Amino acid sequence: MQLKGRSRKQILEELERANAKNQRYEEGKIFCSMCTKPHKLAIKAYNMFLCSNLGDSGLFEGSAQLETDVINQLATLLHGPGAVGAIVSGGTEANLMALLAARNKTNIAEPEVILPSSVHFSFVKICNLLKVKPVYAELDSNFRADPSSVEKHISKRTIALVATAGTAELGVVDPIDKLSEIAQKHAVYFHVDAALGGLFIPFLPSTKPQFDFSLPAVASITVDPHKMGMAPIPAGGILFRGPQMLEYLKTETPYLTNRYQYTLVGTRTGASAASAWAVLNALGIEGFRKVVKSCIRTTKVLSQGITDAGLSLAVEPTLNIVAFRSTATKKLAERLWSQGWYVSYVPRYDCIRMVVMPHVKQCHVIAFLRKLRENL
Ligand code: 0PR
Repeated sequence: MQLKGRSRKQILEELERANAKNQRYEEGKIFCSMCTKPHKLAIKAYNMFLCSNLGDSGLFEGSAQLETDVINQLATLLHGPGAVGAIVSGGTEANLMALLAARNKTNIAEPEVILPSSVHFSFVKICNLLKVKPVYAELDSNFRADPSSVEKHISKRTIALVATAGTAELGVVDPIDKLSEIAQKHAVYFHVDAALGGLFIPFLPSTKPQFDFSLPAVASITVDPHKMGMAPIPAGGILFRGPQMLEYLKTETPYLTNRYQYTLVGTRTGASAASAWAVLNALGIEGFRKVVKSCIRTTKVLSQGITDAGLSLAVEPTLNIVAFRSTATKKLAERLWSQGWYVSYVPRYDCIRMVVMPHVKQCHVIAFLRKLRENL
């Protein structure tokens, strides 16, 4: 830090220079991100609520109301009318809260959690933090959790089962209905990570895989406004079927305006809730259906173009993720990246993964396919 402050002009120029080094969603070259350009009203809402703190919600009742309203709207969407929860920093924190509650609910000495091997890496961090042993279940030939493998791993030490609705690497949806039956049969806590799929699957035009509170064993769901919810970062969402689970997350805050906090983070911005609220209300169900329809159409153009180029898909896309291979996939990913086409290489499946978020338009996919063919 310098002794004397610098001029506003200098500051802004330097910020502009830094900002110019950032990639921009609207240029249509970011295919490796589950975040997207925020909705215009979300940015406006974010700015309006920038100074509010949900960690002391008695001072910021308006923000607290918006958070409750977002949770209620998500709860209705996910068929859990009595669900409660919070807008948190992202999927990692949401998953952490679910497993913390599940662990605190039990009194098991050496707790274990059963994770299909396709779960997001946030669970590695969470197991490390909570000192819960991850027990990995196998996948079927379509990279979905294999229910028989999950069931085989249940033991007296199991504190929870986890399933994913829209895996980070391939975008597949686990057989959550079958896993719900297993969780119910063994009376095990069942958490669904729908960080991506939670605001995608409900808006699919037909055949929606079941993944939410309509399944009786589903106890909690992660659903992130900063992914398909088109809210600015940070905006994750955690929903619990009912208020009982919050008891396992409760901390007394003796001198604040609210007596208890249930989130891990103390001081947290009301801007996230306000911006998520703005998008849910600006788009409504019809608006989200349009966004999802467009993502699916673009995903189809991309996957068709990839197979037309003679490459093979790792799996038929379920949501808005396309994964494919060439004869030298990693090299191809590196070449594309060096040419400014931002795709991810996934070592586990030796594939290139592309996420078709709302900022990815058909013209971007067509330009990408041209580049792809040039690189083959
Ligand atoms: N669960 C699932 C299924 C996810 O896909 C993710 C993140 C998380 C949990 C964790 O969420 P947070 O990152 O919000 O804590 N999915 C993306 C991924 O790992 C996150 C991401 C987004 C990465 C934008 C890069 C990027 O540019 O791919």
